[in-house]
Amino acid sequence: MRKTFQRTLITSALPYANGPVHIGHLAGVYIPADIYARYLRLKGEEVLFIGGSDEHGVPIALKAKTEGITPQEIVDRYHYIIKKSFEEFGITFDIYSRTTSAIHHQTASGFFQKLYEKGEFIEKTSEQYYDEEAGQFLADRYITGECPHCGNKHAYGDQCEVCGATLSPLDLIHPKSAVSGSIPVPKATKHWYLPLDRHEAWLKKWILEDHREWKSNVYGQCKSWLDMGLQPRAVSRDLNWGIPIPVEGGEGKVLYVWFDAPVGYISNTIEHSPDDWEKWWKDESTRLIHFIGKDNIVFHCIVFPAMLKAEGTYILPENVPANEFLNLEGDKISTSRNWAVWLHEYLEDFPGKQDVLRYVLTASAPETKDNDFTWKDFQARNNSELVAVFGNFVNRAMVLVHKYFQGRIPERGEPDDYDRATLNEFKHIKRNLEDCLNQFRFRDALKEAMNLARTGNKYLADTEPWKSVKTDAGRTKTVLNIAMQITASLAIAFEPFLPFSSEKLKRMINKKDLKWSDLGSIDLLETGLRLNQPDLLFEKIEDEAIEKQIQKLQDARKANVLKESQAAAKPLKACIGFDAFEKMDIRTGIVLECSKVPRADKLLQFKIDDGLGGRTILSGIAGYYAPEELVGKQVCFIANLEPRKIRGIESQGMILAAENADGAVAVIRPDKEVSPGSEVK
Ligand code: B3M
Ligand code: ZN
Repeated sequence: MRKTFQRTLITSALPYANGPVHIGHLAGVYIPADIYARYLRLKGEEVLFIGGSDEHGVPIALKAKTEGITPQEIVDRYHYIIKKSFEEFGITFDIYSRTTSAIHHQTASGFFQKLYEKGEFIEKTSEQYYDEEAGQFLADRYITGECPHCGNKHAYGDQCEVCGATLSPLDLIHPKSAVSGSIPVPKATKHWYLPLDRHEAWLKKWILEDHREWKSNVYGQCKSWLDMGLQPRAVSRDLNWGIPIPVEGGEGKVLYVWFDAPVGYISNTIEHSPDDWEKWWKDESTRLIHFIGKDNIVFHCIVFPAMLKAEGTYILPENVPANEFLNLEGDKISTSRNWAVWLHEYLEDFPGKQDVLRYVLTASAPETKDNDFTWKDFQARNNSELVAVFGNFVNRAMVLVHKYFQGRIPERGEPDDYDRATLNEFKHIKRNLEDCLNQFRFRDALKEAMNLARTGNKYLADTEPWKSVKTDAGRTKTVLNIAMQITASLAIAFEPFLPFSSEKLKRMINKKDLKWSDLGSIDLLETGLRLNQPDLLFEKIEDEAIEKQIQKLQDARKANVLKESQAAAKPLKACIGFDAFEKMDIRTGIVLECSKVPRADKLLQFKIDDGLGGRTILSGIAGYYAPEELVGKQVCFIANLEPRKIRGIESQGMILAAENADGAVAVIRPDKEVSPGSEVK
């Protein structure tokens, strides 16, 4: 049975306040959430749209440390930059608050306390690495060391990026603290865990049976988590930045950032509506929708619902329409590598063009799979869709009404067959748009709206009112009346997507109060209504402006290579004697076979003709060579390196390769053919 709802609570992921926001954030989360909120409001529904900054967590604490300022100063800096960007792009939050607010501290702390008192946590003491020099426990990512599986010297406490193994910090050989550089020591510490295993049964039913309608990327991720079986998750951390644990034994510990952040949605609701916030969170007739990116799925579909259920008085989300990731010019968006289009910079270069970016990011939104933003596509969509279709149609219709009828809506006579066919298409626009929007298919919805403009364009081109005006005034009036009714509907259809242009268009047609229910009506503009002067909705973007953006990215890429080569310019190692060198037995060989090692992204397995009967060597260069590229080629290898097991395979030596500053790898080989087993000295 379908539930009926009376109101919708829309939340959008709280961005970390440790950097400005970029197009990836906008495309993945905030534009879809805003489209949805605007759509429901236009329909006259009761909506609350919640946003805010996520201001706790280890990365913020560490950034503050590196910059030598307090975490509060970091979040103060970025909170306001982020908030302003959202305002400038027309994201219509009802509230945009922050998790350092007093009301949030109180709410999150109370939430923890209640679960604690209800016995919803388990307590566990375990050994974790402690940095004695910095006086703090270390988060997994901030410990590096040697991977026990492949020998990579720069593995992280949670993962080795060379062989792909999942690690725990205690597995690392020669661990080192990324905070102080000192050697951390294991130390016992107590933490509170949310036993997700206790929630597994109802979560399985709730998601896998009752919410089959969730987007397939979301459903699929949940299913794989649930199939693997849920484990207890720590909800506290040893850290001095965050919300203090409010129970006995909690001194020096704070709530895990992923425990406090989603409660931020509740705190911000309380801040917005102190007197009736509960109707948004505790009334079954409220529909709760979380807009997030794919890396947040488990927290919003499994962990937060388990927290809400454990608390006992809250509703659960009705849908979590998470998006995948947006790439930029073929590469992953990266803050640290400055590979991004920052919203505040975009507006400096394209002032007033918020809607163009909103349009392009919606048209290429990563709704079902990762997608790519390119500046060429941005230009093409602006010039051949916004300008050539939507803008062109509206402008032609407006100009003709001004030219022939002094800017007043002409009277519509009896439509002919062709008019009727056009109006017939027009009739379905509302239903088609709603079908898409209700299912969070915003790209398709936008296409529908653009198709309406296409219909209008074609209608004018086919009916040619500039010709009929000389012979048949009545016919011209009918055609332009219909064209203007379509224009009015375009102002409604595009409003959730392109709010600034829609506003402008409504001013031009002298209609402020158009509602969603008006969409598709042919009587929106009454005969005789005086139109304002037309103004172009969009303008062409020239090659020059696009080249400037591409150049900017190329500069960022160059700066990265330079930075990395400087970082990679390692000081020379200490001198060694000739005898130390002589201990190494370096030989040449020929690659007989080469294949990928299953389940290890980076590893290649070689069979080498070494002139000594053959041997197997593993090497972490799969990212740079396809196996078949190397077969038949000469290589150099260390022949007397102690054999080592990697992924269960014995590697008998090491192939020599040079590593470029940007990490690219090239195998070293003799520059003339030599026989396998030749010594290198
Ligand atoms: N700040 C992670 C992120 O920005 C996190 C979201 C919190 S939502 C409650 O991806
Ligand atoms: Zn490894």
